[in-house]
Amino acid sequence: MFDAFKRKFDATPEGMEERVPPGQYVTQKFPVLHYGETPIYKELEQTWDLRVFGEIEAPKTFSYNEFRALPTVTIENIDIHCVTRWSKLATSWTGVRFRDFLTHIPALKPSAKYVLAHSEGGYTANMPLEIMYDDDVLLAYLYEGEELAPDHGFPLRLFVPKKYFWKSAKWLRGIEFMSADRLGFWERYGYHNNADPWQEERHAD
Ligand SMILES: Nc1nc2c(c(=O)[nH]1)N[C@H]1C(S)=C(S)[C@@H](COP(=O)(O)O)O[C@H]1N2
Ligand SMILES: [Mo]
Repeated sequence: MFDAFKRKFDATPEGMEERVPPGQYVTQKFPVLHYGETPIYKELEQTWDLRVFGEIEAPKTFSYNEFRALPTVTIENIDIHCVTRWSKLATSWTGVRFRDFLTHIPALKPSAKYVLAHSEGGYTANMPLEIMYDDDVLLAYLYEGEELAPDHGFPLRLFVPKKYFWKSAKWLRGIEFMSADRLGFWERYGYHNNADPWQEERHAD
């Protein structure tokens, strides 16, 4: 059934077969996928900031320069999986590890159990707070050592590689901590709330 579709894709590199989740195909390209228009930022210090709010002792807003002054990590050899069935293996990303970011903001309230990522233009993605403590969850701004392209989320995107890529919200502007789960953009349209590529959690029902 997916044969025609599969032909568009690249061969899986030798030895990497076990890194491709069920129903996924490997691409060497970096497809662009989003709903709506790509925001183009100029004068970032005037037009962009990142706001953390919700179940936190006090809200906090980072200007672009404040955010870029935070310590970063680079993670390598990380695979990403889109629910539309492309996977891209062995990518590298640089940014602020989410777990470390929490040390630069006011304390979370004990009631904080979920996160809603807010993007420019209104896109959202939700996830449990506990998955955000993984080593590979970043507020990412370099891809393969270079500034993110506008289509891939410049100047900042969330990066949650263990979930289907729709959770990795591009053009990130806000992080809301919540006591109860609230569905994000695709989750409301019937995508699976948990989005684990290894369980093929594509659609809810
Ligand atoms: N702000 C925003 N982020 C988004 C989306 C979107 O529509 N808006 N689409 C998601 C989906 S469905 C995917 S597969 C990835 C695609 O990221 P890419 O275009 O960098 O490959 O971005 C995710 N992040
Ligand atoms: Mo996607």
